Amino acid sequence: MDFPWEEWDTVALYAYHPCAGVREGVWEIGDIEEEGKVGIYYGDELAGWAEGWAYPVVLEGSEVYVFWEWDGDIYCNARAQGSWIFMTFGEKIINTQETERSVHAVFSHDKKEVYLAYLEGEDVPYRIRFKKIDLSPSVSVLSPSLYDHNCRHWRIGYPVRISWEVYKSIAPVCSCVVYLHNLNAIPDGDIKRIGVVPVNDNTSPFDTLSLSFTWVPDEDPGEYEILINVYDVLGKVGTATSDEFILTDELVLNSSFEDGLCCWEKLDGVPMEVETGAVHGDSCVKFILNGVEDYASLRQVDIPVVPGESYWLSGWIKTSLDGGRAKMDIRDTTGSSSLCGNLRGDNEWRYVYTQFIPQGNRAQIRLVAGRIEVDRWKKWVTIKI
Ligand SMILES: [Ca+2]
Repeated sequence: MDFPWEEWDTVALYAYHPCAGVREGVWEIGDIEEEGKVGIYYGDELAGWAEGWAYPVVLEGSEVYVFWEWDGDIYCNARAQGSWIFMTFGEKIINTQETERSVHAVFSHDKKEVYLAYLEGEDVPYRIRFKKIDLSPSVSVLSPSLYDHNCRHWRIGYPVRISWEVYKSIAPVCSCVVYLHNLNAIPDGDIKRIGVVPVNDNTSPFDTLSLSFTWVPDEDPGEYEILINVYDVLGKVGTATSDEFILTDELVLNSSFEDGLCCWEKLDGVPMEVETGAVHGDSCVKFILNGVEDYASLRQVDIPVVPGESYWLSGWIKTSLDGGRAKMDIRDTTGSSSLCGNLRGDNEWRYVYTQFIPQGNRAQIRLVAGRIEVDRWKKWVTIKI
């Protein structure tokens, strides 16, 4: 059997498990006086360097992990499919800033985690430290999970940003695959790949990566979720699922209040309710002026429009008989605006509409309810839109 050292090398052998004629083990080779460093070997492959005896240990599963400790820090190198992930230098994974003590390592039963144990301290009694390392990256989808005004609607045909965070394990992340899960399909939905995001990861082990992908949906309207798979160079996979969201071909999101008040920004503290009994669908929004505030409004901003094109804002409004009034208006960032409604004291659903030709490329819509005083008595007023 060939060993990777010559007669005159200084060798320290730490683990050796002959198994079916295959050399398994780690050792250090080098003359610290002459070279200032020693090589840490797994078999005859160089796995790292240390400036002195570093007491390496090895774990062998489908990948090989070599851990060692030098000058109070714990280093790692890992090998999968014949390649070492940190070249020949290893990577510092734990900074203990304490006197060096050898590290011990063991796999969890399912080999999805590694447990490290090491000593800290200058003198007895030493402190015994444990660290659990999840060998796969973990992932959290940031969007579509967080929205302004609790909105979970996206417009078909307009770019949306999918973003996620990766909490790395030891190995660098190399790619992410983004999938769209169609929740409308029967029975369990169908899944299609919508993007591959290569990652050039030069961060340290256990760092957090913030990643994103811009996608222009061209699906049918309906409910969906995003699935993300994150792969590292050892082939370990982390997965995450977004919150469910709705793809719509409407310019105004949740325009009929069928999804509650989501996507609408409330500009004051006036109570609003979603009521059944509407002209459009099952629900409408009801403004309740409680005698303190004079106005209440809901707004939706950042509605994409094309300058110079003609748009129609329309809807159904019902006011109460006791003096409430209500209107809808639309304006763009240049100050162009148009309004409709301005109804009062009319307890029937009325269809209102107005034309708008924007000058800018973003519009906002407001729904405004107001109270009028009768004989200086403030009254309760309800207005439905
Ligand atoms: Ca409705």
